[in-house]
Amino acid sequence: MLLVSCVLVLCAGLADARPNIVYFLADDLGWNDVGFHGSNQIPTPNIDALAYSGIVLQNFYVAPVCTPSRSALMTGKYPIHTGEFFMTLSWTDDLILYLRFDTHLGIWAGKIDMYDHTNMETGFWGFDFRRGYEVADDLFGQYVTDIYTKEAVKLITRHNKSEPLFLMVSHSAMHSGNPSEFIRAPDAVIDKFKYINDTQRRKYAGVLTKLDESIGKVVESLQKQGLLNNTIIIFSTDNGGPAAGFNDNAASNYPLKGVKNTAWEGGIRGAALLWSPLLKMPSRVATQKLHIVDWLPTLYRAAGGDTSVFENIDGIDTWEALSEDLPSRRTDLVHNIDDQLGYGSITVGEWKVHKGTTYKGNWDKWYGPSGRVGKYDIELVYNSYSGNAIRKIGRMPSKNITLDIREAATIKCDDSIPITACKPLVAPCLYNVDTDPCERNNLANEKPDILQMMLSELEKVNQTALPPNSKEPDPLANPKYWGRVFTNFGDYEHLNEK
Ligand SMILES: [Ca+2]
Repeated sequence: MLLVSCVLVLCAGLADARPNIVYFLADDLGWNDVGFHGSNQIPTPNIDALAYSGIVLQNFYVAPVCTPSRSALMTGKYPIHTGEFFMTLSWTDDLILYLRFDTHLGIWAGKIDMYDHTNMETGFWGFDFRRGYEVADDLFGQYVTDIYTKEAVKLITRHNKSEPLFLMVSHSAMHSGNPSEFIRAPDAVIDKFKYINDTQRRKYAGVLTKLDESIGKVVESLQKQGLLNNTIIIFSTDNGGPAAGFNDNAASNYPLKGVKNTAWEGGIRGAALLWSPLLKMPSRVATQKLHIVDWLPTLYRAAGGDTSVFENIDGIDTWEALSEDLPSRRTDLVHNIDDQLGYGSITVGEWKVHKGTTYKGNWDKWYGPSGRVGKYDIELVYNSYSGNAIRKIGRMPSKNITLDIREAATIKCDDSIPITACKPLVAPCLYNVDTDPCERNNLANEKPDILQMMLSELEKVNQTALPPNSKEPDPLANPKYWGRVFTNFGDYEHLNEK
C-alpha cells in the first residue's frame, strides 16, 4: 500500500511522499453549530464541504474543557494521566510544545478579545498576542480570525513543497472574550443574521461565519499551492459548546444533553471531520469511536511512522479503521475523572456511566436552538472556497450523496424513549449511548449488573489517575507587573523570592 502511494506521489512530482497535515481546532464549538449535523440556522458551507468529501466523525470525543483537550491532543494521553486538568502557564517549559513548532503566532492564555487581544481572567487583565516570544502589538485591532487566516495562507504559500507541512490552526473562535463584549464579529457579518432574535446567538453566528470562511480560504490556498492532493485535514472542536449563556456564550449542542465542562454528550462529543484524498472510503459517516488522544498515533501512522515509538500513551492508532471503514480498537473512552470537582464518567462499548456531575447538576439539561427551521442551501456548499477547491481536484461527491450524509449525521432524539430521573450527585446514572445518544433513559436501576461493571471500571481507571496539577493563580502572574502583557513570569526567578 505504501508503495502504491509512493508511486502516485512521485507521479505528482513531489520528492517526499509524507502527507501534509493541517489541523483546524475550533474553541468551544457546539455539536449543532455545523451545518452537516442538521442545523439550518448558521450556514457553515466551507466546513460542510470538507465533511461531505471526507468523513464525518460521528463518535469523536474530547475532554469537557479546553486545556485538558489540547494536552490530550499533543501528548496522546488522557488528562488524568498528565495532570493537565486546567490551564497552568508560568514559564517557558509550559510553552515548549508551541515552541517546537517552526513558528507560532497567537495567544498564550486561554481566550482573547477578538479585536483588542486582551484577556481578562481571574481578576487579571492584559494583552496576550505573540509572534514567537515577541509581543505582537502591531496586530492590535485586527480581527483575530482574519489574522490566523492570513498567517496560515502565508505559511502555506511560503512552504517548501519538498517537505511535508504540519500546520495547526487553533482558532480563538468560538470562545467568548471579555466582559465588555463577550462575543465579537464584524458588524456587517452579524447583520446578515437579522432573522436570529437572540442577540448573543446572532453575534455567535458572525463569529462562526468568520471561522467557516477562514477554513475555506486555507483550503483554497492548499489547493492553489498544489498541496491539497497530499494533505490530511482535521477539523474539530476542543470541547462541547457553551450553550444558553454558559461562559457568556451562545453555542448549541442540540439535541445532545449538557454543555461544556459537563460529561454529558453535549460536553464531550465533538463536532469533527477528517478529510484526505488518502482515505480509501471517503464521503460517509464514520461511526467508529475516536478520542482526541487518538490523533497522535493515528496521524503519525498516516504519515508513515511506526507507532511503537509511543510508550505509555492512551491514544490508539485508528488510521486504517477510519480510512477503510473497519472495526476500531477504540471501544472505551475516559471522559474525565475529577475528584476535586467530584465527578467521573466513562464509556465502555455502548454503556456510559456518570458518577457525580459538575455545577451541582445545574447544567444537566437539553438546550437549543435546534436550528431545524428554514432550509439548507446546498449550493452554498458547492460554491464555497472549500467546495470549489475540492471540486477542482475532483473530490466533491454528488448532491444526493451529500444530502444522504447530512441525514445520517443528524442525530434525532427518540421521543419514545422515556426521560427517567437521573440525580448523579445522589446515585450514578447509566445510559446506552448507542441507542439513546440524548441520554434520556437512566438504566441504573434496570441494569444493576452493568452499572456495577461500569463502576468497577471507573474505579480501575481512577487508580491510574494523577492528581491535578492545577495551581492557585499566582499574584506575580498579574500582567500589571509586566507592562500589561501576560508573560512567562516564572522565568524571572529573582522576582519569585518572596
Ligand atoms: Ca474550549
